[in-house]
Amino acid sequence: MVGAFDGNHIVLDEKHRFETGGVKVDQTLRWDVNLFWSHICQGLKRVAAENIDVSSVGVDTWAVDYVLLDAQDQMLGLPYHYRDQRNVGTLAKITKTLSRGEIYSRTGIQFMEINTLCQLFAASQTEALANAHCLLTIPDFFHWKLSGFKGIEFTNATTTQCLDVEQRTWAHSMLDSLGIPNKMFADVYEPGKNLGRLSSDVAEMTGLGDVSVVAPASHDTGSAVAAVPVDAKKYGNRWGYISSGTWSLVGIETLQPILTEEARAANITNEGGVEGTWRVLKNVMGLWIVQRTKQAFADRNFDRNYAELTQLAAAAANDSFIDPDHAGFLNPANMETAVTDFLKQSGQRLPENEGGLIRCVLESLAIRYGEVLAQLQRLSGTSIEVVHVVGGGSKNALLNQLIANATGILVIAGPGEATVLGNVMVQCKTAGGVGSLAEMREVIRNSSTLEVFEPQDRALWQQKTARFESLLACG
Ligand code: LRH
Repeated sequence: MVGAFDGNHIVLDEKHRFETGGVKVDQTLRWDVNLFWSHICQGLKRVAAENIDVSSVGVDTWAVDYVLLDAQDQMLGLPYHYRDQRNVGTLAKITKTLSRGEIYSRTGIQFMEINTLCQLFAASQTEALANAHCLLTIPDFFHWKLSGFKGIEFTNATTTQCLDVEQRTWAHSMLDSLGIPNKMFADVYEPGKNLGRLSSDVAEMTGLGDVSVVAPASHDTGSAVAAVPVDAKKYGNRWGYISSGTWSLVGIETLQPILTEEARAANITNEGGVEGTWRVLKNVMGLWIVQRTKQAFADRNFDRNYAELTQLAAAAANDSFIDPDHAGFLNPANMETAVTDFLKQSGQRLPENEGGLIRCVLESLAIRYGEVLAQLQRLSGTSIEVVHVVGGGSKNALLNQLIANATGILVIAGPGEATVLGNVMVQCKTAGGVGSLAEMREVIRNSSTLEVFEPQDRALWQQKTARFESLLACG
């Protein structure tokens, strides 16, 4: 993606897009980062071929996963995908040594077995970890490939559950007590840092020439939340967000992490943000459930695109609910079966058709978001007057309306490309083009088409929420 900024508006231009699904290596699930790198280079070559005058390049990706390098900077195998089964059962083992309270007060991070902490624990006796000289998160692996700079950008570092939230450095003693090797963690640095120039071989191979590599919030959610087009003059801190994509990150922005016992019990996460902010949020399983259900439908020859599935869902009735965060939805062989199994096991009516099943998932997500926002309001003492839905999922008007209905809060949807916008605006700030987070958000607000959804049918949605809560205790 190329972002062009004229001082007031930012315009995006997509140059290359590729899928980032996992690959099977023996019985494990990995990321083919070599393939991703060749796609990144393809995109950069295209930019160079069009003679675009590029000021800087920066990378963001999903969180928690990492690459290990040996003493000769060779990759120690393809990195594991966080949905790999090696993580299953790790939390129970970890908490035999350290209590949840001890880990939470140190890291402030939601307990999930996808976290780097659990992944490293699962790998702690492996040869790869014994031989590792450097650990880089996925975006910083690409920053290293681009510039030769090795470090781990702060917003993504927080998601590992290995960082000391107060000190902003690795929690070495905690990792030691869990038997996790940790000398190989690269140093933490702040978003917006200029990492240097494109290394000469990349500059030559892509044709881009002398360009800076500037790290954004390299955690995609960090970039997306930096791009929430909130009008702070109107709403102050009375706003929430849903970064809606494969995952739904439902949260608020604060100036301090919330590390109370209530926050721990609610399994709320504190992820580091740009400009001294914190993303106090909860990971909800998100549209992954719809993505995999779509695939399961296609596998039995009911092949429909997202718009068609959403249309079918809009026309369907529903009074059944799933707990979107149930472990069975993390990586089932068949998502349709996982959803219907969940409904059977909880004694609920099965959807009549495909549209009904998608509607069940979307309504469950919307109600779950409402629960999380209510928890966050209680924990922070703020009252949320508007929820900004950003990311690819914000293009789903049905889901946006369901969110407004379920939460009873005004929804403002867009931009769909929030992550890219946040990434580019942080680079613009480093270049001196904008001065503050509020300014970045103003530029994004002025550059985006936003859609507003007012809550409707509140009485019905209160009944649905009560039913959801009586059936499922999501926590
Ligand atoms: C969203 C995301 C999320 C993480 C998950 C692994 O893409 O970065 O914030 O928890 O991926």
